[in-house]
Order: sequence, then C-alpha cells, then structure tokens
Amino acid sequence: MSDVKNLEERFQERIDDEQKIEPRDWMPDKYRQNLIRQISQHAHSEVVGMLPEGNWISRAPSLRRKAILLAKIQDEAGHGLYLYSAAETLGVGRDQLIDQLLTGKAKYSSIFNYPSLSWADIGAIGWLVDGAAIMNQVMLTRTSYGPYARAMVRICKEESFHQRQGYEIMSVLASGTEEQKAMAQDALDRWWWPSLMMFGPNDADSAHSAESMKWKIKRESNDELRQRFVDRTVQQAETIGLTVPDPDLKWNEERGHYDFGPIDWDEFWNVVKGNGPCNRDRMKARREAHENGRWVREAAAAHAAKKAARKTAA
Ligand code: BYC
Repeated sequence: MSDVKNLEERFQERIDDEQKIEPRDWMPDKYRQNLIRQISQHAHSEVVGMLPEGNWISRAPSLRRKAILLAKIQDEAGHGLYLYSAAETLGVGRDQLIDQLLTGKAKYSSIFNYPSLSWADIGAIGWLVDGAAIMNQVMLTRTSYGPYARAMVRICKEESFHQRQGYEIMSVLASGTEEQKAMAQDALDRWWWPSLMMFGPNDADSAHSAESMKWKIKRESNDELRQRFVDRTVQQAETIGLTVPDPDLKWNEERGHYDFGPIDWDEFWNVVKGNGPCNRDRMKARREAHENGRWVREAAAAHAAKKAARKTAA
C-alpha cells in the first residue's frame, strides 16, 4: 500500500471515529481545499451580509431598535473575523481570501444580493435569513475540522439571538396597524424564496455534498436542512398571522413534513453568477471599504515593523 493511501485511510478512520482534525494534522489536499472554499465563502457572506442591514442603521424607528441593529451587525463582522482566522489555520492568507472576494473569484451567499426596501426587511432578514443560517450552522458546530467547529459554537449562539430579534420585529409589525402588517407580509413575500435558496442546490445537483459528507465537513444535506427550515418557519408565520407566499405549501401527513412548491433555480444561479438585483452594489461597497481601510492596514503594518525592529535591537 502506498504511503498516501495509508495516510488517507488513517485519516478517514479518524473522521469515522469522530476525532477532530487539527491544523497540524495530516489531511488530504482535497479536504483542505474544500474547507478553505467553504469557510472563506462563509466568512465573505458574513461581511457582505452586513450591507443590507447597514442600510437601515440611520433609519431604525427608535433608539432601542438602532442599538440592537448596530450590535447585530457588529456580531456579523465578528463572525467574519473568526471564520477568516479559521481559514488561515489551513495555510491560506487573509489578504489572498479577500482578494478572491474583491476580484469576483470567490462566492458569498446569494441572499445578500437582494435589497432591503423597508424596516420590515430587517425583521425578515433576522427571522428568515439568520433562521436559515442557524438551521445550516448548528451542524457545523460538529464539523470535523476543529477550528471551524469551535468558531461555529460561538457564532450559533449569536445567530440565535439575531433570529429572535428579527422574529420580534415581525411579530410587532404583524400585530400593528393594517399598514404595518402589510409591510411585514410584503417583506415575507420577497425574502421567503431567496431564504430557501440559501441552503444551496438540491442534493442531486450539489457538487460538493458527497465528499463533504464523507469527511463530515457537512453532516446534513442541503435538502434535509431546507425541509426542516420550512417545517419550523411555516408554523412561526402562522403564529403571527402572516402567510407564506407558496400556493403549493401543504402539510403532508404521510411524510410528516410540509410539501412546498418548486424553487426557481434559474433565479438562484443567475444571482450566484453575479446578476442579482444588488450584486454590483455589494461588490462596489466592499471594494470601497477595502480602499478606505488601506491606511489602517498600512499603519498597523508599520507599527508592527517598528515594534519588531525595536525588539531585535534590544
Ligand atoms: N449562495 O455543492 P454545493 C449569515 C454554491 S451568512 C451562493 O451544494 P456546498 C449571515 C457553492 O458554493 C450564512 N453560492 O456547495 C450573515 C458551490 O459553488 P463552488 C452563510 C452557493 O458548499 C450576515 C455550488 O453552489 N452560510 O448567516 O456543499 C447577516 C454548489 O453547491 C449557495 C454559510 O456559508 C448560496 N446560497 O453547500 C445575516 C454556511 N449555495 O464553491 C446572516 C457554510 C451553494 O463550487 N456553508 N452555492 O464555486 C455551507 O454550509 C455550504 O457551503 C452550503 C453549500 C450549504 C451553503
């Protein structure tokens, strides 16, 4: 048996035995590359995800709402940082990853290419987008790569608070004036289908699932998680008197799940390829932010160089 085959078999045994893989451990190159891809896309999603919500900081309806929204958006920045750090443990530089985002080579979640048009959208983002995110991310607290799993534990705690604050905004609007209720319903109508798309293509069309499941990077499939999200969220919508915009939605007694209508995969791929309603604006905002932060990075690097020189001289 060749050495690599031996190593690969031992690696798979460790995965099957639920041992965590740590940065200095041997791992197949494809495992490393798959993780760098997923973790960095996840980090980019957190950072780009700040933009639709940032749009409402100055227009939040009260000081309390504004303070909560600011804290939530700061949490997303923190998630991006933990995730970039986790990716760096795999031997890739943060500047490289950010360059891939800014040059359009790396993906980020399709959901953040939709506009946030009203205050109710902030409720819908928390309720549906963070709700879908947690549904997917709870399994990632048990992912096989140690640094990613540990980052996800903290992220999930924060996402759970985000989901509740979004649902609370929606429930207040849904029990308010007719106009407020209509605003909440309109936000649900626009965010529902894009939220279902967040889970990625159907299992049959998911390029990475088989390998990611074998290596326990992912532990549940795109379709399983999407179904669980639908089952849970439909009941939450009913509780606050809103209607999920799907004429085919129906409880299936036999399956013990809701059946739901077809997802528009053309829309999904169109958004993923860069042609969604806000893709260009999002990338323009990120590039400008990166340029505006250049002096901070340069100052930090100069400071670090000065400190290192002083240490060598001493
Ligand atoms: N959007 O083989 P598949 C948040 C791509 S942020 C765009 O199934 P995989 C938040 C996929 O990358 C939450 N692209 O992929 C932040 C692949 O293309 P590549 C973000 C998508 O990786 C701020 C191709 O389609 N969550 O919570 O096995 C405010 C084939 O797909 C999408 C994460 O990133 C998509 N929706 O499964 C509020 C969680 N879906 O890479 C909230 C971590 C798929 O071959 N990521 N693609 O070019 C994952 O769990 C997995 O990567 C996914 C996809 C389930 C998303």
